[in-house]
Amino acid sequence: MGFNFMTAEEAANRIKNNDIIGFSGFTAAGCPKAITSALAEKANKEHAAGRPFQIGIFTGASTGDSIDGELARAHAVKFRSPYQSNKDMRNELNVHNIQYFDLHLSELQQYIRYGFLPRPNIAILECCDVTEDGELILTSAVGIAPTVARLADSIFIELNRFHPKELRGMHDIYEPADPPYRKEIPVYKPSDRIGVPYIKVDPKKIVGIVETNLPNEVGKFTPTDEVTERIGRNVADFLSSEIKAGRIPSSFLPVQSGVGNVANAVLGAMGLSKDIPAFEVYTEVIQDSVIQLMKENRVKFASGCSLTLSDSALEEVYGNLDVYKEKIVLRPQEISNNPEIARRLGLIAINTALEADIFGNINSTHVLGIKMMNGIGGSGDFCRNAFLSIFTTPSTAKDGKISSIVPMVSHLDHSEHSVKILITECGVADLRGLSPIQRAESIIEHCVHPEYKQLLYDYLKLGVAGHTPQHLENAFAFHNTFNKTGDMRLVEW
Ligand code: 0RQ
Repeated sequence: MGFNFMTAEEAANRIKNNDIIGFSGFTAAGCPKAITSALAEKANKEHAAGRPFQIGIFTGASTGDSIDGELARAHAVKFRSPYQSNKDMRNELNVHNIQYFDLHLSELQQYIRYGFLPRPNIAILECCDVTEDGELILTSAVGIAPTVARLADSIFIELNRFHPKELRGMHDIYEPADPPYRKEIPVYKPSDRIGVPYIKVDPKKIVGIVETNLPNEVGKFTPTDEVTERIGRNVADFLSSEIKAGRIPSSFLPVQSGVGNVANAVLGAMGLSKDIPAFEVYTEVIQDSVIQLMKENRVKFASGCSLTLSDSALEEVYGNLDVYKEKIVLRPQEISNNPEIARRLGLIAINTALEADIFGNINSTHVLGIKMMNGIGGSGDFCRNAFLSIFTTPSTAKDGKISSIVPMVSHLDHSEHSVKILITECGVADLRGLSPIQRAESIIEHCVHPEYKQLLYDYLKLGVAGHTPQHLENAFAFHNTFNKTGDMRLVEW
């Protein structure tokens, strides 16, 4: 059968008010770009003509500006799930113009299948190849694409020539059965392939193909600084001491590492450590540092959901695809982030906190307890189920005016029961086996910035009663002081 090639505008014109769209991609990697830009333009025109036009959006994780930025600015989004990191989207959802449902990334595909969330009637997928019999080869990410492609009534494809057709073979597409028929997911090591390299759909569902040649909209990486480098070194030193103590096998365990500068610095420091052997990665986002460490033979294999790479790192991978197809597998997020697999493989999970409290609870999402930053992403999938769950954070934010470590977190994402190790540039608090008061002493002593240490020791003296000696009247005094004065250091008990 011949496919219906069309322009992005023609595709956008077929999308109606209240449609629910599932997108391919994970981070800015692998996301559609052309149809969404055209959709934002259509929304602007419809609104100017006094007609309503809004869609619901499911993605893998964050996206490029052509989805979250353009559609938020055009007021074209009714609801959004599961994760975002775009300034304009963030502004809209923090004033409730967009309803945002933030959930563990591994759960989205099954939530849609179970009917907990509305079924997307349209899928828009970025592909590097499509065959006549409906085999779709995705580009640099997988995300939720297999599920939305199967469940949607209509599929639009952005056939993006920027990505080589030879990517075929890098993806491993597998959808588990739903309970009561689910079996074990047979990934026993990061390199195991359990599915097929394509998404198979009924070609009749492909209503339009838009040809493009557009790079990923991956943002620039800020170089590491003294603080992130010290955090990285503290993580690497801690892990080598765990090997020496015999608590991590000498062959090491697969590593999951979050996104951003701290995560890049941590992997960089692990690569430099002579005590840590070459290791494997089982994570969601494969960043530049992984490719660099592969070149240095410090990372042996990486399983992920996306190649979120700078232009030069992506060029390195695409220029040597035969080599990298042996070393990288891209999976749907319900497999890359799967709790069963995280527990089985014994992952060392390293994620970044926005805020931690002295008892070991973590806030990953809400600035000062109220404003959504990005979302929980995959941090909960990994944190709860890892062999060792580490959270890192700079000890302060906003030039020292905010302490990242407070008496009580202003929003809770990961509880004291899941968080095992807290690491800042100041040091390491190993919380395993410690009572709340012991945890507080360890965190204040090893992780808190010197300017906040005494304040937190004094706080600890206020709460004299109970197993966890919080002092409820003062538990949010750091936050209240910041809101009143702009500086947590001015707190008075
Ligand atoms: O503000 O942007 O105005 O400069 O928060 O902080 O230190 O640059 O850290 O970019 O690594 O983000 C937790 C948000 C950290 C991220 C979070 C301010 C600070 C700065 C960003 P500016 P940094 P990062 C895999 C795992 C959840 C999802 C997850 C995240 C900005 O890591 O979204 O883990 N994690 N996914 O100044 C007020 C505080 C603050 C603060 C920092 N205590 N109070 N503001 N900031 N601490 C990835 C996926 O799931 C895809």
